[in-house]
Amino acid sequence: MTIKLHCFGESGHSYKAALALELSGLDWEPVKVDFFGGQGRSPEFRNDLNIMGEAPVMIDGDVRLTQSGVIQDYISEKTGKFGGRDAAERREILRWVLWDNHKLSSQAGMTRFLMNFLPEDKRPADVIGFMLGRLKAAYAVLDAHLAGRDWIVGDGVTNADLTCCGYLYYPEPFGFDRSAWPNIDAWLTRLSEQPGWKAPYDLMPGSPADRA
Ligand SMILES: N[C@@H](CCC(=O)N[C@@H](CS)C(=O)NCC(=O)O)C(=O)O
Repeated sequence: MTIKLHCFGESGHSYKAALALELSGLDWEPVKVDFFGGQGRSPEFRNDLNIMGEAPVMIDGDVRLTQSGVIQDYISEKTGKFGGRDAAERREILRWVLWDNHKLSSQAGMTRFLMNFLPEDKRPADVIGFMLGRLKAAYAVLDAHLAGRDWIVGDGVTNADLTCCGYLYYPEPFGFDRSAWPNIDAWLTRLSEQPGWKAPYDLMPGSPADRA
């Protein structure tokens, strides 16, 4: 049965799940969430898909999952891929998934939204400035960790990589300049060379061009 991922192109959190599905080789298809039309706030979405009002949502038969990290964990359970080789690696992957959800993807997603998707006259300069400072600290952590390593955990692609890259391939500005972070830059290139890799707007339906 084809796995369905409710997602949208602009969503880096969705990208984390979509990329894991695509690289795992599982049979899946995206279902577009009309986030900018308010679908995530609708009672139907909250009742039928996710009470948290968030994308992504994955449906695999009777299994309905939300939170990209949980979906990634499910994909690993199902395929044996990206989940680490032993308990120590699994803990280390979880550590990076939690860090990413708190310090990297959540802040990158919010900052990118404020800087690009809010109407220009509603963009809060002070908040954006604060977020850019927080993000710079997160990029520094990731760049330092990747010094001398190919992958965040162990010697191959894991969910640690698939979560931390969530927003880092997007073209819109949110204070991330790849050339300023050479270890992140090299790691993103390495990941993009994996067979089956696709950029967010090529993997999921919806892009800013739809609203231009
Ligand atoms: N930690 C969650 C974050 C999900 C999330 O915040 N998704 C955004 C779209 S990128 C959303 O649906 N936000 C709606 C809201 O915050 O109300 C995950 O990784 O799945």
